Amino acid sequence: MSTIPSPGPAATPGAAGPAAAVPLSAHEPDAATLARAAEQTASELLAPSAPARLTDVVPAPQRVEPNPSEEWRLPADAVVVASADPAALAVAEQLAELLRPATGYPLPVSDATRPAPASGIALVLAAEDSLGAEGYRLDVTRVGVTITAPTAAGLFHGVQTLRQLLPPAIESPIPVAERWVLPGGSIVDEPRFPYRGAMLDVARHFFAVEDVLRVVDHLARYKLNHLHLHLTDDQGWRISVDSWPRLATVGGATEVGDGPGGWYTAADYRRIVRYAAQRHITVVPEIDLPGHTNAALVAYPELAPDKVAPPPYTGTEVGFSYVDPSDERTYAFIADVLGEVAALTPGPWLHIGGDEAFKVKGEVYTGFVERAQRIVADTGKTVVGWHQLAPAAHVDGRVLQWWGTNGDDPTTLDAVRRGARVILSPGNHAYLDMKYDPDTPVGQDWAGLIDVRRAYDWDPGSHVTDVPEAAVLGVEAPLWTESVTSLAEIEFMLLPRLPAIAELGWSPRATHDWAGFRDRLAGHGPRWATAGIAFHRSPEVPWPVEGAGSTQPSRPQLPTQPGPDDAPVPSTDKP
Ligand code: TNX
Repeated sequence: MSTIPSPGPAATPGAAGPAAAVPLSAHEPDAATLARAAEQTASELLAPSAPARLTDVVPAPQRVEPNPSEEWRLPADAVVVASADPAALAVAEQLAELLRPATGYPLPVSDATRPAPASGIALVLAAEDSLGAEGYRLDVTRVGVTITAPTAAGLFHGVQTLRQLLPPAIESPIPVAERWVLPGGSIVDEPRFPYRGAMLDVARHFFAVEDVLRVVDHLARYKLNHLHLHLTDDQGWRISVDSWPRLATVGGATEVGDGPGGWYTAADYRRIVRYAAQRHITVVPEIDLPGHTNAALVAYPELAPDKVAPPPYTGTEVGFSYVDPSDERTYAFIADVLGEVAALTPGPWLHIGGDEAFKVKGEVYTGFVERAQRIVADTGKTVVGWHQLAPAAHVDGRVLQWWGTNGDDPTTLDAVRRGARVILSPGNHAYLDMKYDPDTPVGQDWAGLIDVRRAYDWDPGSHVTDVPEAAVLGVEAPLWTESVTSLAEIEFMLLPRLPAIAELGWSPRATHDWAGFRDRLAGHGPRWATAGIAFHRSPEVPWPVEGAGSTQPSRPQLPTQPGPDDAPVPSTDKP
């Protein structure tokens, strides 16, 4: 891989933009000329690199039919043409933005009544009942590429597949000389489960909006469609609420350790929601109740059982705090907060936590949850909560997020029999805050060590005894952040396990095969490395040997993390 000179911002990592937007003086070549030069350099200098295989996609598609007699090379003058529909055109523009930095090609976007691949890549919005709400079809022939889908979400997922069919160098933020070849054949694809998510705990440590947007990018790559934000906990309250302003200004001023904390304004939150929506990802906000509320009690002592403000909490224990379930002001508070958060959230879900409220027991707990569930229903949203909500009465649509470590759970099963659906986040498979191995510099181990195989080898459709697949809405990988303090550490914990959970949510069970997954996943190492992402080089995965082949990037620096001796992470005892 060699870089070609470019005068534009695309030459600066992190400032990648369309080459066509570069201001040019009269003496400098224009973007199209540079692109053609790059193309020529690539064909003259590079040995033909083996194209990615159509069967290498993660998550595994439903149906793949390679056609080895065809392949297509993206030319410098390629055009992205989409159906004349604003949502389809938006996906076309996103595709062009993905491809411009590494190729240096201008890749103009245009619309057509019947988009055809003759000039490059065609995105066709077309009613095809067989593809469902998120499915797509992708065809690569020697003429070009066509992605067909009944929805913009389907087109977007098809674009993520297309991206993986190009060489890893496509992830470069600066132009590289490469033969941009795609393997021929067809893919027909749609997800197994409608809910595929990841959770980011922004309460234990606060993360800037930009960091959250990068996490959204990772979700999008692997066709996840929900981002659950754990917005409140003992250590910090992270969303401003107009009717209770001290929640953010006082409750948001702390985090684990002695960091400054922080919170999202309504505008910040809307920005996250909008950015996610543009990537067909729904934000699920969580306000954790009645426990995990120390930060709220610091801000408003009248919510505390003894009406005395507790000291701010910056440790990592759980289960000690709760809002007063016997005080009407608590329910006024909940109605105000959930009402404002619901109004800021276009998605259908409101998550009310419910976990580890160790001091609110029995009927007091279920009574509290039942009122909170009704308050959610009054906002027009559907309630989601951790599976501790199970004993409370059913309300329409209710979803329990199951984080157990033992699939025999009669209480959750009973709630399912009363109509609840479940999202599967088994602590010992899907918890991305668990360490990979004893040497992982961040993370916990109360649910065990989780390397890639453990994250991958379970079946959401049959994991909780007697809960039928029909009651499973999907899967979610939570990242708790007691010990995770930076975007680099987030990415290190996400990759490579996030694609494993994504595959469980998307791919038909018939494709489940550890050996095959391990090999497909291996091809993503060079992609992350090219994008500058430090991921966990799991010994379970046969990552390509560095330096072999023209597109192998160098190994990224691992995030600078405190060693386990510098920053002991208290291990909490969990069920
Ligand atoms: C359990 S999972 C928790 C969180 C912790 C996490 C650490 C759940 C609903 N509660 O409060 O952050 O373990 O792994």
